[in-house]
Amino acid sequence: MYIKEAKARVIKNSRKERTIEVKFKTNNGFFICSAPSGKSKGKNEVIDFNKKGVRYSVKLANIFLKILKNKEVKFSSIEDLRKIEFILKEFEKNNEILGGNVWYAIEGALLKAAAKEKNIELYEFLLNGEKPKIPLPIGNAVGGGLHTRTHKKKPDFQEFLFIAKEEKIQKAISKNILAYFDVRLKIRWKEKKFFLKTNDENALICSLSNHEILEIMRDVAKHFDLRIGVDVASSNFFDGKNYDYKNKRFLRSREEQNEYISDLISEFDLFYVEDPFHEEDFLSFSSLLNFVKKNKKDCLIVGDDLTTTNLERVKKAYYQKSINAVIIKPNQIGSLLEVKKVCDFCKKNNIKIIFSHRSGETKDNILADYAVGFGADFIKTGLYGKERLVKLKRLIDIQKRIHKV
Ligand code: 2PG
Ligand code: MG
Repeated sequence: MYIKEAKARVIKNSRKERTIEVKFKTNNGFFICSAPSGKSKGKNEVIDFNKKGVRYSVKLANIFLKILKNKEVKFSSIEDLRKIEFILKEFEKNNEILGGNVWYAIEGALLKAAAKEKNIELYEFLLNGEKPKIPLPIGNAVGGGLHTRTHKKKPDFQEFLFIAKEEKIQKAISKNILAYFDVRLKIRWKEKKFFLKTNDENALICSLSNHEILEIMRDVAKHFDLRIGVDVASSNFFDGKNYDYKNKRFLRSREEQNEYISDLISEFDLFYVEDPFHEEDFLSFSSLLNFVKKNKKDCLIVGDDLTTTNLERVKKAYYQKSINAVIIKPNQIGSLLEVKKVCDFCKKNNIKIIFSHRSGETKDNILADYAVGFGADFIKTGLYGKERLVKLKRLIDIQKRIHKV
């Protein structure tokens, strides 16, 4: 394909923070991609933007993009990103760090253009002939932790999630959304003052404890035949020694945290537990996974801050038997080629793959194409708000295309 124009600009994400949008003009039209941003970031993620800020990163990105302007680029599979990544690395070596989010937007826009050049959809381009499957949606219904900045008393866990079972994506998504509204009603009965308040990911805000929310979620899930889960995001309240719970004041040691989480899995039949221990504690993850296996629980022990879409960390987690599922966020690592390596490793070793949004999202729907194109088992998003719905809608479109309905 021939790149006629390549530009970056600053846009705002759903949290009204600055982020980057990249636009290519090729012989086939315009192709745009923008990068989301995390709030509860793992400390092993690559840096998102140059430390001089987003504006500065965008300025650097525009200098970089000039290299690609008026060039013919051969792009027949994702592997062709290798050449681009080589130039990106050289540029960073000779200048300054662009940041993972800049890589994310450049690579995303290029891949969209490459798919169009072949006249196929992006997910088909990524699948490269492999059979597509639609990931099941995981939806964030109630939120606490770092994503709920406006309230002091809030649940300690970051996310309370519904996980649909339906194969028909439309039905799965609508069940998750109906459940979300049912939870909203039930929270309203308990606490009127929080009605209609939502956090960064449009999850419901309340001051209830983890336990109280899980009780509500369990009832609602039963009614809609859904599974439930949590993103504990525990690094955010680990003080170096203990887990410091604030909603109901409690200091839990590593062992007590293990016991607490195991009890919750049993009591609420949790299907999904993300980051139950801090991001360096591979061993506690292992003993929890062992508990799950020994007791034949159908529960995913998921690494996010633990693994940060980093092949070495995912391998370590696999060999130490710490996880049976992993979160994939492309901008945790910056390179889509690395994302592919992680996904290939997970598929080979039977680790479930969950593609995830970030708390500060844009209206780009590329996550849905990535989830299908890289063969994910699940996709985690919010349940409400245009930045989240646009991704779910794209999944519905993809399913329609696959089944030609
Ligand atoms: C997470 C994510 C997305 P953030 O912890 O799983 O929900 O949060 O994007 O803030 O890292
Ligand atoms: Mg997480």
